[in-house]
Amino acid sequence: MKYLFFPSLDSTNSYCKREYERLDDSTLVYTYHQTQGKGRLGRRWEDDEGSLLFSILLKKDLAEERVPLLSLLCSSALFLTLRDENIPSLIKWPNDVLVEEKKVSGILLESVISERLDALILGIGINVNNEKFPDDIKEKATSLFLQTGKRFDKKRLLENYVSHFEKLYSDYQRGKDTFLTILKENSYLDGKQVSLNYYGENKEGVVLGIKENGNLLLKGKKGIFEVQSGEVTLENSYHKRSNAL
Ligand code: BT5
Repeated sequence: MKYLFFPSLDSTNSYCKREYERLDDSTLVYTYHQTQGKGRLGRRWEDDEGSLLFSILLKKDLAEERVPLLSLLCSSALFLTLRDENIPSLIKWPNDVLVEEKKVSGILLESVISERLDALILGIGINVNNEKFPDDIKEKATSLFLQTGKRFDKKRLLENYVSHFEKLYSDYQRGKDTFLTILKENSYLDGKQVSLNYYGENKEGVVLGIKENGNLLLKGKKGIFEVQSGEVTLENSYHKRSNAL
C-alpha cells in the first residue's frame, strides 16, 4: 500500500476519483479533515481534528460481481483493528461499525466506470479522538476516545487497519472470504426487526443473517427475502423512532 497524506482535503474519495488515472493501484489517501466529507446518498460525513479519514484506491483485478462484498470486508478489517485495542464492536450491515450501539465508523464505496470498471474507491471514516459531535448526530455517533477515555495514535491505527485489510483482501482475491466469518459472528442486525427502503419500496422484516454473497436475509410477513447491499437505507434499526443514519 502506498500512503499519501494531506492535512486537509475536500474528500479523500473525491480526490481519488479525480486523480485515479495517475495514482497507482493500492494507493491510500488519508487526511484528518475534510471540507466536503461524503456519506451515502448525498449525506455528509462530519469530522474534526480527532478524525481519521481515508480512501483506498483499487484498480487491478476488480471482479465486478463481488464488489458489494468490499464494504463488508472494510468493516471486518476495522472490527479486527478495534479488537486489537480491546474495543468490542459490531458490524452493522451494510456499511457501519458500532461501539455500544453508536456509530464509530462509516464506509462509502464508489466506483469509476467507463466501458468497464476502472477503479474502486473504498472510503472509510473513523471517529478516533473526537470529543464531541454536532447536535444532530451526538445521540448516535461515538469515538474511540469517548468510549475508552484514551487518545489514539491515528497513524498507528491506520497501519494496523491496513495490515488487517491486506490479509482479508488477499484472501478475497483468491476466492476465500475469511471476512464473512468475522462478519457473521459479529453482526449487529441479526435477530433485529428492521424496516428498509429498497429501490424506493418499503420493506420490513426480522434479520436472519448475511449470505455468502453479502446480501441481507430477512423474514417478512410474506416469507423469506433478501436485499443487496448498496441499495438499502435502514430506517429503524437503531432506535424504533430514529430516521436513517
Ligand atoms: C457513511 O454514510 O456512513 C459513509 C461515511 C464515509 C466517510 C468516509 S471519510 C473518508 C471518505 N471520504 C469521504 O468523503 N467519505 C468517506 P451514511 O451511511 O450515509 O451515513 C451518513 C450519516 O451518518 C449522516 O447523515 C449522519 O447522520 C451520520 N454521521 C455523519 N458524520 C458522522 C460521524 N462522524 N460519526 C457518526 N455518524 C456520522
